[in-house]
Amino acid sequence: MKLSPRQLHDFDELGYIFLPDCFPQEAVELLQREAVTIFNEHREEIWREKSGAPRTAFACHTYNEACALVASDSRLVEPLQQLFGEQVYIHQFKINAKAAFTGDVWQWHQDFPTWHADDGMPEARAMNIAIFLDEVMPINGPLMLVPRSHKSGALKSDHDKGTTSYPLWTLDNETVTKLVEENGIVAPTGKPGGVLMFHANMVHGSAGNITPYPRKIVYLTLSAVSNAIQNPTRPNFIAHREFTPVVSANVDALVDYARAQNALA
Ligand SMILES: O=C(O)CCC(=O)C(=O)O
Repeated sequence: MKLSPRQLHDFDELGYIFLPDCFPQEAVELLQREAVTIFNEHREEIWREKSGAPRTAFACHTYNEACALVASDSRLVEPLQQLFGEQVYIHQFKINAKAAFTGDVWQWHQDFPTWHADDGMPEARAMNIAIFLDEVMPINGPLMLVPRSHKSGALKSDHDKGTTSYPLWTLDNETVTKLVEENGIVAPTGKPGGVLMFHANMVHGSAGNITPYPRKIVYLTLSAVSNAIQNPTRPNFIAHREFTPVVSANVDALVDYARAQNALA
C-alpha cells in the first residue's frame, strides 16, 4: 500500500496520518483474541500497572504468529519504505493495554529523544505506527498529538521514571504549553482497525483511563535500515538488535491466518 500525494503532504505538514478502517474486522478480531492470550502470560516482557493490570506487552511479535504478521503487514511496511526511501527493520513492537479503570498516563514526549539517548539511534528516520485494537474514544485515554510539533526537531527532555511506563525522555510543561498554544491538540479516535502513523519528533502523550472501556493499541516501530541503533542500553525486547529488512507480507496474510485458526477451533 502506497501513501497518496495528499497523505504525504499531510504527513509533512501535520506530522501524522490517520487511516480509519485500515484492517478488516476478521484481522482485528484475531488480534483482540491474541492480545488477551498474551496479556494472560507472565513473562518479563509484560509490564503491569500498580493494580496488576497489564500495561505493555513488549516484543510479542517474537512469540505470537498473529503479531508477527502485523509486524510485516504491507499496509504498514510499504508506507514507511516510501517515506524513508529505503528498507526498514523492526526497532520495537508492543501492545499498550491502557486497561479499564487503571490504565495510567503516558507523559508528554517525543519518541526520537528516547531512541537516541537510550538506544543510540542516529537520526529521526524511524516512526511509530499505532493499530487500534479497541475503539479509541475521547474518554478512554486516546493518544493526543500536537500537530506540526515534529517541525521543532528533537526538543530538550528529561529522563523520567515517574509512571509504570518504561522510562521515557519527557517534555516540561512550558515546552508543551508553547507548542499547544500554536498548534492545539488532536486525539484521533475511531473503531478497532484504525491506524495512526506519526513522526518520531511528534509531541504526544495520553491521559489515564478511568472508564470501563479498555483502549488496547498495538505499536509497531519501524526504522530505516541505514539508521540502525548503535549503543543500546535497554533490553533487547525493548530495543531490538536485529536489523534485517522486513519482507512485506501480503495484505491477505492476517485474514488467511485468522481463517485457518478459526477452522482449527
Ligand atoms: O499508548 C499510549 O497512549 C502512548 C504510548 C507511547 O507514546 C509510547 O509508548 O511511546
